[in-house]
Amino acid sequence: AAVIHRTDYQPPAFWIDHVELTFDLDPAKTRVLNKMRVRRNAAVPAQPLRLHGEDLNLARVMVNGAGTSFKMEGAQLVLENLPEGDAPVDLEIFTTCAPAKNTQLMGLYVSQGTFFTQCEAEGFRRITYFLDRPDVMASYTVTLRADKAQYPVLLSNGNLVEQGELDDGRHFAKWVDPHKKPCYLFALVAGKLVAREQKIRTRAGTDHLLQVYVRPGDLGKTEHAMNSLMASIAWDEARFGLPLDLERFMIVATSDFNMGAMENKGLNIFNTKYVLASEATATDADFANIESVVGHEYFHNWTGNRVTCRDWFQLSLKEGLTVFRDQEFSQDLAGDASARAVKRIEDVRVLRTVQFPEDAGPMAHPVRPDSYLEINNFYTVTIYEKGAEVVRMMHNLVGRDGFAQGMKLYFERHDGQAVTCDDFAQAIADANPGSELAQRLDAFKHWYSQAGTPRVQAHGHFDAAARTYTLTLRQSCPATPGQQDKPAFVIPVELGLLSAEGAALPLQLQGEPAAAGSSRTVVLSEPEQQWVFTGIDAVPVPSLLRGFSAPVVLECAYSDQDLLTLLAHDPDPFNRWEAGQRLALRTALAALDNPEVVADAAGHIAAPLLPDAFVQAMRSVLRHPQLDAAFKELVLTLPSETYIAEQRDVVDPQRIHAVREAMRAQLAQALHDDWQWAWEAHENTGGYSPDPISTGRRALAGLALAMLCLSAVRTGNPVWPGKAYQRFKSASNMTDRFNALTALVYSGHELAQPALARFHALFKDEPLVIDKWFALQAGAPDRAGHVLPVVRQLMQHPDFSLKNPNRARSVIFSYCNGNPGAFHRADAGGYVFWSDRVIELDAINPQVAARLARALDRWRKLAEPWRTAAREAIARVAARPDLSNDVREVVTRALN
Ligand code: DPP
Ligand code: ZN
Repeated sequence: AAVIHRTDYQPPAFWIDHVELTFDLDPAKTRVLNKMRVRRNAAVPAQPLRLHGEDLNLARVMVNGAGTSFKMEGAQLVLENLPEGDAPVDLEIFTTCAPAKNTQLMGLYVSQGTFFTQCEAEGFRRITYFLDRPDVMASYTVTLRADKAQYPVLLSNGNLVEQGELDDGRHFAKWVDPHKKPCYLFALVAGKLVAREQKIRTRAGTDHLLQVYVRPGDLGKTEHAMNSLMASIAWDEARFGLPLDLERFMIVATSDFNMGAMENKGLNIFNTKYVLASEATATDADFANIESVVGHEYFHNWTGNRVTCRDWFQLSLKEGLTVFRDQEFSQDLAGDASARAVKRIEDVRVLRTVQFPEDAGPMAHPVRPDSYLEINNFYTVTIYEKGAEVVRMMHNLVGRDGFAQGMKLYFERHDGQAVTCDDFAQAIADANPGSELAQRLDAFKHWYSQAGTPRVQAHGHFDAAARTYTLTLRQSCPATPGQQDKPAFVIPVELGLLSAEGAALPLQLQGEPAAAGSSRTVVLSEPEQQWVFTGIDAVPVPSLLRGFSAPVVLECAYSDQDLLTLLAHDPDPFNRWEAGQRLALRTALAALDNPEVVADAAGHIAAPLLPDAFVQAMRSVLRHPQLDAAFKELVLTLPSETYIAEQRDVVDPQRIHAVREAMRAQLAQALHDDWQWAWEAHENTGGYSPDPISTGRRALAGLALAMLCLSAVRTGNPVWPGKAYQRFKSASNMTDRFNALTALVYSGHELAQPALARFHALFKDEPLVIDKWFALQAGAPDRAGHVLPVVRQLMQHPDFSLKNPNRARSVIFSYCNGNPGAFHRADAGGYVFWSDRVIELDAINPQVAARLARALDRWRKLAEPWRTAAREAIARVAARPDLSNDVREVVTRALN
């Protein structure tokens, strides 16, 4: 296998205009007849036709109805003697494949007796020989034939034009997709499914049929997904003028799926995790995720499907843009400014705890990468979440209306085409001539080409005599693989100034006639720039990077008092939250560096670490009469161990765990009465509804209960664990029930065991709930190394299966990727476990294995003995001769 480079892009030598596929579906041996009409691309020199294929049995190739000679070059089928000239050629290829043996879940596979496909990025070549690249777009006619009793439902993209009976109890269905599409958007489904249906008439007056297909027992859990789909359709029409272009839009759920969901044209296929919800089985977070993933896939219908990617290096063209759109959708649905800010904080938290480390590690890559060995490895938080931040910066630079104009121009220019990230940025800029974006477009596009998280250092200088405040911003970006020195980024910094008492100050730049509001955006585009604010009477507190206006690390020498002022008064909720996080981080880092802070044999640090002022500030937030519960819960949650680790050059994961746990315990005890108040004031949310207000109340009550159980375990008082157990038993919704269970498990109370057993018995027939049960135990805070033996036991549980990605993730990923304090054991047991699982999984499902392989990305930062042990574990994986490209690429990069 060879590394593929972006700059090697060549247009295809042939086009495929139309494809007619006929499937005889059989789990052991499915027969695929592929009739396609191909023609030479006159724009490139004549070449043989090279078709991609993988794991196929080739039976026959015909050209214009006659046999032909062909050869195989590796996995490619090469036709050298196609007729000259530009007349279309009819090609017929007959192959078979074995869906039941397909454990990779790429191409055509079987899940619980139902056929599904996954073709993005390069799975279509596992179904038939094809030009498996996104810039080849064809119209499709698909005929499915299968046993009628076992596969009563036969689905593919587009519209159902014919169906009927065949001999031997078989039947068929014929689908025609009127839209040309790249083959990665092809899909078929066949099995015993039932659908929730909804007819809608859009604003434009067109009628559509919406369907959500699931297994028969799951129909009662589809209402929220359907509501989310209808909300998505209405939102895209209202905000961007983008209507539904299909008569029929289908969502189908499967429990065996590598990713979250897939936007196949008109036939989205989803992981059940992002479809099925009832108040008894799904948490508030599940409800929110379903809304956002249903939205995401639906929004792809325009951003991804109508306009697609020229090549896979442009993946963020559709993913970054579509994540931005789903984030905005969720914010618009959430409602008021506070609920929007909560969503923004949650999104930024993901970016900083997952994407920032990626951008600083061996897999760092630009939003538009330059090379890859395996494209599946590049479905990353950089492509998705950082890509969304890049789109968000454009949106903010041109304004909401300007961005809508830019989208309009993008579709006017490129509907039906396969294009690049440059084309998108150009459209947004061209629709907004004179904007900051248009003026600096070339420099702005460094966000696409340069990896790494930029750092912005802020320095303020107050001149009492001149009544000015001079803000200096300086930017730099650490080296990343293959990129040493990087030209300056264009960094929009939204800011405000507060007085020491917390009043918002008017912002007037030197030379301006009057103040322009109390919040504004300055654009840092040089290595260093200054802004002079006038009419300032005392040293102000700067509130910088409001709303997280750019994906950078902001360094500013705030005093504790500055941060307390921001925490108490910043009108920008994001920075208000951020001030609390900075204060907590500061305490954590000081404790890490303080040799007098020592843990006992059990890993406990007894000394109080948090200063009184911080505890008081947390109390004020918790008891604040105006702030929303959801926001309070975010403020009262300490930065994660992963985020703390990222601030350090050398990481002792055990010490970080001990310090954070000590801070949590201190907050639990010092605010005991306040937590009790918070629980009592928020625990009753009435009838279940997943709206932002009740969700926030349940989140805060859940945190309060966890804190009360934590301090009860320390003091030996049984009251709160007893209350948690009662709540666990009597809760009427999964959020409350699971929060109570989590409080018991995380605090290590003995009631956790009977609660876990009862939970399993209650939900043994609900796979998604059993996933939670596994994940909770594998992700629990470690006490003297107890988690690894638990994880090994869980893998022996009859409900465990390595083949089901959700289940594998619930146990193995929750431990290796989600539980640093338990995973980084001084005896290297976690790493040995990890390498065994990567190797085992790689033989089954390389895509999932490669995700797991990323768990040790940051090994170079580890202190000894972890560093050496981690390197050995990675080397052990890398030494296997039979690795997939997926895992090979990850471990090779990690070691180099
Ligand atoms: N394109 C999918 C998504 O992100 C992932 N395969 O929606
Ligand atoms: Zn997507």
